[in-house]
Amino acid sequence: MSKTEAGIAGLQTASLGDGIVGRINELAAISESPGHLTRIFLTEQHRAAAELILRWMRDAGMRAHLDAIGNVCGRYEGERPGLPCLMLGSHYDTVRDAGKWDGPLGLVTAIACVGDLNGRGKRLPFAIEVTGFADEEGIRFASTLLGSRAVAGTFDESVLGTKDRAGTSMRDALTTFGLDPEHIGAAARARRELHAYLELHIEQGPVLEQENLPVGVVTAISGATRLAVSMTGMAGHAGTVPMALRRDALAGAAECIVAIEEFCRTDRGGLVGTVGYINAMPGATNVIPGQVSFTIDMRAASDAHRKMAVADVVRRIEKIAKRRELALQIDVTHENRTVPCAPWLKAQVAEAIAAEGFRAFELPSGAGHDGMAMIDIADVAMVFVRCRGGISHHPDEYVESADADVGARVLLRVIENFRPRDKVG
Ligand code: HGY
Ligand code: MN
Ligand code: MN
Repeated sequence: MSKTEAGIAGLQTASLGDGIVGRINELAAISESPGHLTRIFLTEQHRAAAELILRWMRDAGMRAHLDAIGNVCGRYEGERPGLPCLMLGSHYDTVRDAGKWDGPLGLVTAIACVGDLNGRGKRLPFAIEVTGFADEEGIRFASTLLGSRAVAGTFDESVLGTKDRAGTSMRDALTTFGLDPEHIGAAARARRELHAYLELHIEQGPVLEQENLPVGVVTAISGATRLAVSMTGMAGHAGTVPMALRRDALAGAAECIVAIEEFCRTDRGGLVGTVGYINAMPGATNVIPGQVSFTIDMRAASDAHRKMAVADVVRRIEKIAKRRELALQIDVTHENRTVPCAPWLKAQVAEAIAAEGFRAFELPSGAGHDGMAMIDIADVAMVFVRCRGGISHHPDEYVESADADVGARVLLRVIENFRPRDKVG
């Protein structure tokens, strides 16, 4: 990039941070409840957010459409039509009671970068595509990365039968949303269409803040295993069944949850285990719970360590269930391998960070991201942006406008200086 262009880019991107914060706030207003941010796959909030993002994409000079699974897809042509693209993006669904930056920051920043190029009439020797993935968190139907798996052509049709907590199947939810469940394959892209996939995302951890850096280069995205556990004992009268005769499913689940926490806390391999959801039936004060279902999310620094740990935790749960005479059902609802970021692409992120005057610091991602699916059709890399206190999946999640601005300038530099793999020495 010439000095003048850098000057222009620097000048124009100086305003990117403020514009990004404004759009993050606008998108955050689209929620199933005014009191907190929750935007779930295939809901009217999904639809409203998609319409807003598609408008932003078109305003930025992109052709934009909703794809077969509800992703929002924008394309900014290169020097001539039909060139392979550098795909940017992130997800625009949220967890329950979410922060407003997890997902949207990457999407809004990518659109802002394309808008900046478009404003300068700049075309590159490759196209740029921005994809907003419709379901990365997997809140409604337990399995995650549904949007990016559809783009990668790895969407597993067997999940169409899974039901949400209201008993609606994904198939029916797609149909109600106006999409054809038999047509999801149309979202799939071919490896030859992409040079790479590059995602900007908040760190969701405290490391960049400890390093006093606004941005970082991601080395790998940690894999994860999610389990659904069901324990069945015997419901009964809270006042008449002696303790020794009970088969209390909730007490059994509680013993399992403490055992999981203890096992992960004393582990030496960076293991983390979370029980994020539990439901006890029949759920009355004066009835011994006869049935309990809960989820487990397990992650570790390596796939081998995580898989060994999951097997160990399952054995512990089985022992507790046996001793308490509880019937047990454990299903793996989601299994994602650890995904390395491509060195040739990481180097270009590091170059851009250094050009913006910062130390290019490398760190792994404990959180999962859409790159875990996109790796099946393209090399992936990520730019992390500092978030205050490392807080995420919480309404206090927060990014300073100045850090959002640095993230945008870094992403724009990577884009404008991007060399596809076959052009890299
Ligand atoms: O759960 C995760 O790691 C991501 O936020 N979906
Ligand atoms: Mn998340
Ligand atoms: Mn995310």
